Order: sequence, then C-alpha cells, then structure tokens
Amino acid sequence: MTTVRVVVAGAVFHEGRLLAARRSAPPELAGRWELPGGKLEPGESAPEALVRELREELGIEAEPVDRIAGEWPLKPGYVLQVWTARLLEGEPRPLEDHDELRWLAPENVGEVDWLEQDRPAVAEAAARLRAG
Ligand code: 9L3
Ligand code: MG
Repeated sequence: MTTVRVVVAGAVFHEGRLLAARRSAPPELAGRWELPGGKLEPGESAPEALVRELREELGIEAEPVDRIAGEWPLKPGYVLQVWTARLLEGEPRPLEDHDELRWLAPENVGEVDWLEQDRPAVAEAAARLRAG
C-alpha cells in the first residue's frame, strides 16, 4: 500500500495582505517563495499541523479559516493542501527554513518567484483578498 503524505501550507492574511516566505532549504528549493507550512505528523489534522508549523517556522499564532479547494502533487509520495489563515498574534520572523518574509498586497503577489506547486493556491488567495 502506498500512503500519500500531506503537506499543509497557509495563505496567512493580515490587513489585506498575504504572507510570502522565501525558503532557505533544501538547496534545490532555496530562494523560491512559498506559502509556509510543512508535513502532517501522525494523528494530526491539517489545521492542527498548520497551526504548529506556523508557530515553529514563524513564531506566530494563526487561525486556519478555509481550505482552498484542490490538492497539488509535490515530490513523489507528497501532496500539498492549502488553507487560508488569519494572523492572531505575533510578528512573523523567519525562525526555521526561511530567510526572508514579505507581506504582499493582492496586486503584488506576482512579484516573487513562487514554487510552481503553490501558484494555483496563491492565485486563489489573492482573488479572495481582492474580493475583501
Ligand atoms: N512544499 C511546497 N510548497 C509549500 C510547502 C510548505 C512545502 N508551500 C514542499 C517543499 C518540500 C515539502 O513540500 O519538498 C515539505 O515541506 P517542508 O516540510 O520542508 O516545509
Ligand atoms: Mg516548512
């Protein structure tokens, strides 16, 4: 049996902007921008994993809001799911796996070099921000 592992990422919104994070690792992904997140641990739901990952990677408290419909293949055996999330507390800092962060207005989301797999969810997140 093949088990597909889920990676959950957050489209974190605050004051009408979307948080983008530049990866510092692994080497083949370093320099590319993503919606921050990571792998589910055994027994975790996607929203639970997202809250944990955002705390570990960025030092923020965030509340998952809605799943963005879709599932995007990553490296073999992994798929990406994306949730919108609201920043509750803290100023994001690149504590782990990132070296730069940016808050992007919806009209500026195209300014960074997103990982291919994140692009459909980023487009949807920007559309939701534009819609208010
Ligand atoms: N990944 C792709 N897009 C994302 C995230 C959070 C992750 N928005 C890919 C990169 C890695 C794998 O998923 O190959 C696991 O991510 P992590 O645990 O290294 O963040
Ligand atoms: Mg991660």
